Amino acid sequence: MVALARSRPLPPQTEETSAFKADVLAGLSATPKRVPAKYFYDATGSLLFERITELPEYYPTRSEMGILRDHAADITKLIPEGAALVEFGSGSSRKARILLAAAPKLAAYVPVDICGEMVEQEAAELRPDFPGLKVLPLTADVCFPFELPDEAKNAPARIGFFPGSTIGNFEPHEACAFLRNAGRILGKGATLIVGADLIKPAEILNAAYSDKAGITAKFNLNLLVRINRELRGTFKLDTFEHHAFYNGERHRVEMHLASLKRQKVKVAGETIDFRAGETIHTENSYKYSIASLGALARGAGWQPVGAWTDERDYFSIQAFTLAAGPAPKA
Ligand code: AVI
Repeated sequence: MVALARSRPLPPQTEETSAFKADVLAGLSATPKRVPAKYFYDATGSLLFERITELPEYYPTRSEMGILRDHAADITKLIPEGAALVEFGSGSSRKARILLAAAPKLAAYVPVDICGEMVEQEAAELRPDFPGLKVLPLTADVCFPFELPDEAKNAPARIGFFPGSTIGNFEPHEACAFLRNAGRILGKGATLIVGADLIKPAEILNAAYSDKAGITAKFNLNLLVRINRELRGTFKLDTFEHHAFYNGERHRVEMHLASLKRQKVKVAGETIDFRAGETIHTENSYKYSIASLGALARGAGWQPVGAWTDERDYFSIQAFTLAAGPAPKA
């Protein structure tokens, strides 16, 4: 088994696969063990996440779409004539479509995503539906500085859009850094519209991340499938179990993969030891209140100007404007 694994060559090394290898090996050598959540999203992981958004227990996507639909007229009051909408991590642009339809005064839409192929394809699909709008796709990692296209830079205002509660998958200091970076990219007079999941009773959160159909478990375990495929891993999937629970002290849902027994696993030629019950921490999904996200945003130079929630107060759309003066330093 081990000899077979050793003779199996690694797939061709790109910058992406070597970062994956370095992060996985560093994370699995750390105590407690961890792997960054961004590695969930290979082709299978992205499809599984789409299925999660349709699960009866997973309320965030439905709640956010509902808020955007119900309050679009109010939210788009924040958008001046001729402004550019810049979506951070646009994916399918499904949520932006609601704002675009409610704000014909928008002159440009800049979907930004790390996946260039997807962002170009979504842009091509949007153009016929919004013929008066300049759709200017951009391939970039939204956590780092990038230049906006001239049409957006020269627009009378820029409106950032960061839906999906992706902000919750950042550690609070990373969320603060993201907000500061977004402020620098969008510039003076900008507005930022953020979707954030709200703090709520543990049983609702636990159900949302441990669904009965086991799709979230598959999504979590797919990380091991990816490590096996891309890094010559020898993880046996039936010896690991999906764990998800709300950590009320830290206001976050934690996802882990727990080893059901004492075992050794090989990854890219390295041996990783697991104790029985030891876990790999694979994701945090932070939950906010209107006040706690507001405080975080203020620390990054943003002023809260509006917040909308669904009728159950499960999810929020929160809006901020850039406070005058340079963004505070990290
Ligand atoms: C993408 N992100 C906002 C999801 C969340 O709820 O934190 C990822 C997810 N993990 C498990 N289920 C969904």
